[in-house]
Order: sequence, then structure tokens, then C-alpha cells
Amino acid sequence: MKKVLTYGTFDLLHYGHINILQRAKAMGDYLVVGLSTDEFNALKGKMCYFSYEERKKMLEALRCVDLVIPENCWEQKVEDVKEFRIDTFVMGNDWEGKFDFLKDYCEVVYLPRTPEISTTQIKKDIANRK
Ligand code: C2G
Repeated sequence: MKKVLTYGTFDLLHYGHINILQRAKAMGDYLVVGLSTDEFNALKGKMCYFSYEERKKMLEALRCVDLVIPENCWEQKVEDVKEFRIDTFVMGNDWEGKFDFLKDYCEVVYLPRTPEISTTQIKKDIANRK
């Protein structure tokens, strides 16, 4: 069984998120998603609209997601790759090169982002419509 791992905040889940999750799953048989906790998002300078539990519930409802684990820090990725016996690590190419240290442990793939959509843009568009 080929296992794939990716990470993210996945706030205000949108089709850009769905695209990368489906493409990540298509690279194997089992997809693990490291979901940024509210505390870690504070470290990333991100204020989420939905809480960790709400974001987790939405990801777990997706057919392409097999397991959601908490992402508490930047440093847990090597341990996660080992613990879950990950074959392929996938991230959007806004992270190109940032996780190449994982190449010692698994395949590392950066996929093109879906253009025109982001959680930040959604928030801006809604604010402008008031
Ligand atoms: N993404 C995408 N296309 C978009 C928006 C996002 O492909 N239009 C991808 C990102 O490249 C990322 C994933 O969706 O791979 C999740 O995006 P975010 O929720 O913004 O996650 P991020 O803040 O990048 O956190 O340790 C890694 C971090 O947790 C990643």
C-alpha cells in the first residue's frame, strides 16, 4: 500500500484544496493529511475562520482523505513520515524546495497551485461585498 502525506491549514475549504488533495491521493492508496492546529496557525500568523475540529471534520468527510493528524509544529514531518511509513510527500509548489530535506526519507513532490483561489481571497471578496 502506497502512502501519501501532505499538510495544510485548509480553512474555508475550497476547490484549490480539493484539487491538491485528490491529486495527492491519486499518487498512492492512502492519504494522510497533517492539519495545522489552531495553536500552530497562530505561529504561522494565520487566523482561521473554522476551528481545528471543524476543519478536521470537513477533511474527514472527503473520500480522498484516509487519515487526519494534527500538525503542531514545523519539525514533526520526519517523524510523521517514519511513523506512518510514508512513500510520497506532496505540497503545493508555493512550498517548492522548502521540504527537500524529506528526500532522505520519501519521494517529495510539489504540485502547481490552483490559480485564482485562496482562503485570503475569499475573505477579501466577502468583506468587499458588505
Ligand atoms: N493550495 C493549492 N492551490 C490553492 C490554494 C492552496 O494547491 N489555490 C495548496 C497549498 O499549496 C497547500 C495546500 O493547498 O499544499 C494547503 O494550503 P493551506 O491550507 O494554505 O496550507 P499552508 O498554509 O500552505 O500550510 O507545514 C506545511 C503547512 O502546514 C502548509
